[in-house]
Amino acid sequence: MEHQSEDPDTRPSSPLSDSNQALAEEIFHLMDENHDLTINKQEAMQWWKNNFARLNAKTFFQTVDKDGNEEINLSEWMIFWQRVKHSGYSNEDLEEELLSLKNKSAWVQYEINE
Ligand SMILES: [Ca+2]
Ligand SMILES: [Ca+2]
Repeated sequence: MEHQSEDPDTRPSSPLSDSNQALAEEIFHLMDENHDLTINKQEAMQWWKNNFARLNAKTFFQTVDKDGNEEINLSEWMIFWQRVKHSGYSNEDLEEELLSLKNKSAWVQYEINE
């Protein structure tokens, strides 16, 4: 029998939890080294400087930079995480992903339903 959780935070259709939103925002500000509220390619390269920086920065921009202006603003960033959430990831999964991103792990290719 499949386990059915009653906790709304673990349902894929539920919104991004407050704690994940806060974590995502925190990471945005860590990546935004010059605090101009956008992440540019240089900042992304700097973030992953010891870990396939070019590849990670490239896939990161391909996925998150929706308007293609080569900068990621906070709203693109938060919309991205909400879309990942709606694509079937639980808040537990996302917390794990956000924490490893905060530790500068490689950018994950999320399966997003467009
Ligand atoms: Ca910046
Ligand atoms: Ca953009």
